[in-house]
Amino acid sequence: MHLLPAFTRALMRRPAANFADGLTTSVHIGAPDFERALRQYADYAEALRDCGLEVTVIPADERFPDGHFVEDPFVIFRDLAFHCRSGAPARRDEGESLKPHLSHLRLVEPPADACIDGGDVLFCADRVLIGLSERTNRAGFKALRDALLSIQSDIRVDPVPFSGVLHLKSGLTELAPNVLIHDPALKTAYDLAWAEVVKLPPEEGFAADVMPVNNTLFIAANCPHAYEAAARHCQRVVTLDLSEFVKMDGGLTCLSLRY
Ligand code: CIR
Repeated sequence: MHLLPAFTRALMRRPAANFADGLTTSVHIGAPDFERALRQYADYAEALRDCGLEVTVIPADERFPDGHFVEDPFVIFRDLAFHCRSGAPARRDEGESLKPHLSHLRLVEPPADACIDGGDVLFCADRVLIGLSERTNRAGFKALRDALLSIQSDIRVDPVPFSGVLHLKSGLTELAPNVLIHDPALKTAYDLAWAEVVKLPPEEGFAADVMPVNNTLFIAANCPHAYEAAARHCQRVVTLDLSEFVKMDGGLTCLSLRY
């Protein structure tokens, strides 16, 4: 059993030509190449289709150089579409143009003092972890927790204060039920003892953002330690090269909303 139902759809937004103007802390690994990014993006969409998902890719929007990271403006859980207000003011309006594509869901807006990015929200098999970060504050945590509890009153929702990476899922995701994969750059006092924790070597840290899609696990390409752990725990492992998005602090999960 998993808290999340099986996915049937994914929503994506094509990267805009000015995507290198987005926010990033990763300038030391170089500037991204747009044509290469588009090829990687197309492979990603195709791989989701190969999992049987109906994939909708909406047009690029140059007002939002980070707008293809559609995971951040919404958290979807069953019939709930929780509209996130990013702690990054430049990203706050990205969700508006996604709303028409989620109109079959029940929209919940956060209170005015709440900040949250979807990248800080990790649905595990039996609990939800919400990272407290530069993008997500305690009011954001509480607002999402209350919205989730309104749907299922016995969900465990834990706040996870952390530092060292942008989003919680940049450095910690669930590979399989009760198996976490961890970038040692992510520091937290939150007790992970309930899970087996696969610790990646620093050079593979970006591979901690793995993406389960039904019985497939997506992981970053060229990361042998992550691959070995994934193959040990998962039926079907698919690798994707997202090097150009990593240069903009992005990873696998952030490029789509899966529901
Ligand atoms: C940002 O800094 O907001 C974007 N450049 C990267 C967002 C990546 N999103 C994610 O990991 N969920």
